[in-house]
Amino acid sequence: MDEQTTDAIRRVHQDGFTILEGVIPSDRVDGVRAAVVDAQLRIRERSAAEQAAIRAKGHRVGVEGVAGSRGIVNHTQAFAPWLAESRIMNVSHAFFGDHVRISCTDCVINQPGCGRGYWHADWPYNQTNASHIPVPYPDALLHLATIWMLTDFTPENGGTLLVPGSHRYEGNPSADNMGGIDRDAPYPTEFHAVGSAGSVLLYDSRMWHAVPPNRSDADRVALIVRFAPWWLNLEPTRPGSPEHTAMVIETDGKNYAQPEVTPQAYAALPDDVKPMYRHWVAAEG
Ligand SMILES: O=C(O)CCC(=O)C(=O)O
Repeated sequence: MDEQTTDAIRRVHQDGFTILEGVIPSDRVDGVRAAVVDAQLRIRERSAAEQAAIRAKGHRVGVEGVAGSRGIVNHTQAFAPWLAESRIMNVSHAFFGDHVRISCTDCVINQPGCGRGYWHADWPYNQTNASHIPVPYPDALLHLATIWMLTDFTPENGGTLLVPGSHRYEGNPSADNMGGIDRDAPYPTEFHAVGSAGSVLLYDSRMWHAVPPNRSDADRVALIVRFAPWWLNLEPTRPGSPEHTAMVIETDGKNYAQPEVTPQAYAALPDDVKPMYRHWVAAEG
């Protein structure tokens, strides 16, 4: 195994995260960002309506001033040539073995003045999701999250807020068992994940993290891509599946959800990326 992969694995084990620089080459990242922003603008209204509907049920979702869209891979594949980048694949395979699957391809645009989000871990550890592993959880990494920096991430524009080492705790502030930690307040050891456009923050989904405020005068643009082992049941995140209906619709809950990949989008993916989406392709017609 090469030195960079060994280092990345050690960091994810020990610190809960690592930052991989230059995943998207610097001379290509502007084009990728333009394609993602353009796709997001085309679907923005529907996303805002979805979020409003979940808030109307009394659930906490999203942050004011953050425009997000689920399943952006259906609307642009501009970033797809780098989804199977060797460092990301090496780390995913080291934790999960072969047959890694992509479980999420969203985008987020944090606009100037956007607020701070609450401390949470990602699905299936986020306790506010209708489908989640209840706390206290065993010490197991089940899902890897990545945040792709399509603009530079800085403390000013809001590099993702992290609590290093928090991935080994038995819970996170989205649960009520964390000894009264205020999920909306700054945490003493928090820090911003920063990097230049084209870098990827890769973290254990248990990691406590929060949407940062954007105090700059420009959008902070990112992709959220998650990698799951073949044995993690993703069905509760598939709208229309029996599990999603039982656990989310019938409980009036909120969940992390991911639209199926259209056959047209799937056909446009590079050959080395297709196997990671194959489980989520919608039926033809
Ligand atoms: O936008 C960010 O930096 C954090 C996003 C986040 O909290 C998440 O993907 O769960």
